[in-house]
Amino acid sequence: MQGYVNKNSAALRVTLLYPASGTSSVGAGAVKGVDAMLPLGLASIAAALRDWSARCGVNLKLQILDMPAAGLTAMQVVEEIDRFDPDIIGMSVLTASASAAAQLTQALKQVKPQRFIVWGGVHATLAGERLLRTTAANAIIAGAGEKSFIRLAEAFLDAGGSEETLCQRLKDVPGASFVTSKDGRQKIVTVSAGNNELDDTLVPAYELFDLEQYCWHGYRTLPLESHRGCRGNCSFCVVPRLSGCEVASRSPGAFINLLSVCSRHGAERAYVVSDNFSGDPGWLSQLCTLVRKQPPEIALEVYCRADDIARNKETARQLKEIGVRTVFVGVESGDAKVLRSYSKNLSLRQIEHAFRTLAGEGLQIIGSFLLGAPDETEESVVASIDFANYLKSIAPFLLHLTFATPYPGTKLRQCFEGEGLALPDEDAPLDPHQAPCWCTKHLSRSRLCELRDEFEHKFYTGEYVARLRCVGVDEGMVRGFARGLTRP
Ligand code: B12
Ligand code: SF4
Repeated sequence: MQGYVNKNSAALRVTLLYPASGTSSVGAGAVKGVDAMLPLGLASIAAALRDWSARCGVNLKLQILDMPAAGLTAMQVVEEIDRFDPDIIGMSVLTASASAAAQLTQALKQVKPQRFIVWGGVHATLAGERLLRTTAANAIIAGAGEKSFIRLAEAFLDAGGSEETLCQRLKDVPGASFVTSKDGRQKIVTVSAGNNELDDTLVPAYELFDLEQYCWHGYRTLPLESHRGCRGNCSFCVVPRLSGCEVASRSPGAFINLLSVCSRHGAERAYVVSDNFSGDPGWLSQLCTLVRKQPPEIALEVYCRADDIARNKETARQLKEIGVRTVFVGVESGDAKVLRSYSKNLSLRQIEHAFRTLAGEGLQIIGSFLLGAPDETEESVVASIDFANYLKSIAPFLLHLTFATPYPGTKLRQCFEGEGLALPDEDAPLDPHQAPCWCTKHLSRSRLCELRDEFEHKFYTGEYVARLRCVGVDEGMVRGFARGLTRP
């Protein structure tokens, strides 16, 4: 543990930082500089810390920096943090932002080596203790951060400046990895992560952010969670490793209350970030019952699995009743063999059925396709293009097309490795919207990019974009997804 300073009082200054990614994309159909989404992980940790400080009489000062939303440069971040002079800096790191976060960590340490910097979030969870060797971070915390950050803050205060006590107390922080030294020898200690729970009483600290910064597809939008975790097992997805295979749910009542909180903060839309909103029919039915008594004043965007929608004919109607406006559905591939290779356990028939049912309720659909499975061929890409064009003829939808990305910790990465395909470094700033820096068994990097462009151009024809507008798809969505793609 590099020397740190503790002011040995019940006063604590904490900076929570969301670093910008090393790539230019900000996400699904987002318009850079226009679209930004509040980082919910940091809002949840901030809320937990604030509740704890009020309960325990700790004089907590919080600084929150959302680099991409505020358009801050690395130098500005370092200056802002210097001015605030925190005891602990917590960074929320995705694989896409890992290299930028490493550089920031280095820069912050250079100015003041005794700073305590902890990494959490998706990439910290996937990469774990390896990051202690490759970055200047003092500690890594895997999994959910609310309770862990409180334990970290307690450890920090209790240690009163003693490095030995801090190391001792860090062993109580769920998911923490850190370096200790004994008899001149260094050793990495890793604590197992805590449960994947969702606290009904915890309301994300939206008000600590500059809410004017956040606009999504033309609407003031705030994120919230209904569930955490996913029982799915898709080869390309990091979620089961991140939040576990057991699903924790917020109670339907607490969910409705959160929607009201979002509306009170001026949000017109609520973005439910949970991976499978319709996975529990009982939960959805209870929510419907409550909504009849207390209809939300806010439209929802949710993620659903096509098989859930196809299996239960009530689901699409219930989504409509709850106030859902947009449903994001993972189609992945129009080629049955490639689809199977993703282990999603989904059929093309179920996808078609789901699209018909959702469109029948007048719901906006975002259909997400992946390109570049290890076995992808020219023919399987053509099958995907044909399937997308067929689907849009029965249910107009917005195409979200990204590359199947071999993130560390996924089965997809193992698959690429098994085929002997060269892969990017585990901390490379991988963004599924950007040109891949790897190839598949049958397709080169440049061919993958050409096929992506061909797919998008064949899909977003001028006529189709006019049709999307005609059937009433939100203008902001049409612009975000089809930008620059329609041929004159
Ligand atoms: C909403 C979302 C977005 C939004 C908002 C992002 C934002 N500003 O937060 C948008 C659409 C903008 C977006 C964009 C991108 N996203 Co995104 N996104 C999500 C999604 C669906 C939910 C994230 C979320 O809010 N979860 C709920 C909160 C409460 O959980 P959390 O953020 O993980 O935080 C908890 C813990 O991780 C931890 N924690 C987090 N930070 C910290 C910090 C510290 C110090 C500690 C101790 C703990 C800690 O504690 C938190 C509370 O328990 C996830 C899927 C998922 N299930 O995670 C994908 C996901 C995170 N996105 C992903 C990707 C790839 C991207 C993009 C690179 C490309 C894209 N898909 O468009 C861009 C990059 C954007 C950027 N650099 O800012 C991948 C990341 C994969 C990886 N290995 O990094 C995910 C996992 C999707 C997936 N299945 O692959 N995304
Ligand atoms: S892609 Fe969706 S269904 Fe599959 S594991 Fe990830 S979150 Fe679950």
